[in-house]
Amino acid sequence: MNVWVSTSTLDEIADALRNAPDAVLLTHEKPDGDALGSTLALARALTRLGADATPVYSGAWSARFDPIVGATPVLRLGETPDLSALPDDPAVIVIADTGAWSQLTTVRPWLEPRVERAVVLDHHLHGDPGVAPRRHIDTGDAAVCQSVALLCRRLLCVDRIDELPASIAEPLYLGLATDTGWFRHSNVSPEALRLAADLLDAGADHARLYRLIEQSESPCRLRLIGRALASMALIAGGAGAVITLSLEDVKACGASGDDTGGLADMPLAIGSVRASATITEIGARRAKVSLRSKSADGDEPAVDVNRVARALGGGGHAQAAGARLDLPLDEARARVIDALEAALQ
Ligand SMILES: [Mn+2]
Repeated sequence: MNVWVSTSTLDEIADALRNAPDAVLLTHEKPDGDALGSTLALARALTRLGADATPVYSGAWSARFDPIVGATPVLRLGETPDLSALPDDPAVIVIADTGAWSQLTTVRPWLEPRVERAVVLDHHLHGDPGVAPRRHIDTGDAAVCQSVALLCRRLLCVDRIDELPASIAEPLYLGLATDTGWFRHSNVSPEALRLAADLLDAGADHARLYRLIEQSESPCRLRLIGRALASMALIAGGAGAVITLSLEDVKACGASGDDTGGLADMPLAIGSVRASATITEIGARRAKVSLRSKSADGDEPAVDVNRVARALGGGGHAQAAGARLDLPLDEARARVIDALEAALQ
């Protein structure tokens, strides 16, 4: 039985938020565009209602998000997180774009005694029900920003998405665009595209967001991509591809750990490759793997990389998932290759 299902409607969650004088908005560690966009949009909507809303971000932060946050007050928990900076007694806690303890490690000691006030908004296939009693989960959403857009519409009592303020439409568009790979991935749906159009009508600036997110790389980052591609090995007769990046690679390029993301889709550019794994060393005995697969092609089903990730102790979506392994890089690589080869049988 799947326990990761909704327990609340968006109307019920909107009612709970409308009556809250203050709220803390959490999301997964190392926020991506959807994590940032959903929490920022919600914070701005709640602020308009007169509430005191604080988005809280932990793990690595991408400086390219700074112009998108602008003057909106957010709390960033840095390298040595100080949980006493979090409000002691918020009326409600919203957790967006995850519901897994494994992605909430930094804030867990603060959240755990307060879970009764927590609400999860998510679109992933799995999570921990203990994180929040009230949950709205729509695994059909391309981005959690899709449900958050509907929630913002209810909170601000506007009839249509294109009537949302531009300052709320913009972060929602960011989440939708980045979680769909700028409208290229198989999660693109008519609903997602209609929402995107409405958000553009509301004033989201596509060109600005694309430039900020996709055209702001450092030269080090492109050198690192070169190294990553040079490391690529084909497995399972060319149906799988594995990229490995060591801390040494990162150093040699003058790059930082923040530069290692976003490589996982690249091997899918190869015709024969159906699924890929990108393994990044993040510590002496710690590695991260990002898994991706292509959509179904005729009779050939998509490789369910969520299952591969689950076998490695992680999870995610059917075509984009990940895990962390407490192993040296070479052992992590061997385990990932075994798991991916099994899925490609
Ligand atoms: Mn997401």
